[in-house]
Amino acid sequence: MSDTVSEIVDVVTETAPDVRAGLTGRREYETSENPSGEQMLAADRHADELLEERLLAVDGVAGYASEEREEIVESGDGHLHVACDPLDGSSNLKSNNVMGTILAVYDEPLPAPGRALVAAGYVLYGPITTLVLARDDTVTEYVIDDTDEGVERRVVEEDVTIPADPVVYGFGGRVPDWHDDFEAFVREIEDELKLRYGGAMIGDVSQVMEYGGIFAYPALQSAENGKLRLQFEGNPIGYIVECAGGRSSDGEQSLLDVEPDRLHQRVPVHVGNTELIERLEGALH
Ligand code: AHM
Ligand code: MG
Repeated sequence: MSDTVSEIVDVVTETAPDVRAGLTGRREYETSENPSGEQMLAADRHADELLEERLLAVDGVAGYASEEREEIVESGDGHLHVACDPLDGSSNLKSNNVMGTILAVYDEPLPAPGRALVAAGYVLYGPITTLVLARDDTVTEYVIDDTDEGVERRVVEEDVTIPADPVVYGFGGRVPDWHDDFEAFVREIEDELKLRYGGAMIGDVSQVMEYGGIFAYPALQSAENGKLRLQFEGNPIGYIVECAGGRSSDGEQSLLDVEPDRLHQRVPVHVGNTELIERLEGALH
């Protein structure tokens, strides 16, 4: 791992307990919206500001972009471009359910294709705090502990791969808003797998990583590109799942092959076991 990537991962590790500790008392909505027109919580802004300040302080980081801000913050030098979803699934904060922080490290200026990723990962704020990190074609799971001696990152699984026999599925969007071909695919899948849907992509993808299966936030009749954003969500999750032996798709091709046209663009996201994603691509016309 390059020194800069290691430093970026260290910063995200060290920031995770601060993001987590900052959730209490930040459950109210702000008056402004994010660039995707969604309501922001004080917790979204807090996580975004912590990550911006600390990641831009890393030598080698050329810029910081996030779901919560319109423009990229440039540092003036550096060769790596960091994109974050500071608090994925933050609408789960009100009901005290799972959320995450998504990290994407690109070696091209943003917006960049997923093929330009050199590392991607996510912190999961579940009953325990974990980090799942993909780089050099390997996925590692760590536990993050906030101890008296400082923040520790401990490997729990060296080489995470998606189990061959899929068990779970989770699909976003309202069912009447799905396209007919996607709905027909779901009717087959729900006969084979069991439903796990928690309203935070990171939590739902973590179910797929652990048990095998498929997660999607598909194209909707009311939103052809679905809800999730390519730079901050689709690319990093596609990269992690593909490094773990699975596949990602926008419905036709790997998410990593989608040509980006703007920073906050949305993309239909489907990730999981290879044969399920191939079936899905065959089912969508
Ligand atoms: P966020 O990053 O603003 O929290 O939005 C993304 C989240 C995903 O984590 C999740 O898959 C999706 O939105 C859930 O959307 P919905 O609440 O419409 O089911
Ligand atoms: Mg998100």
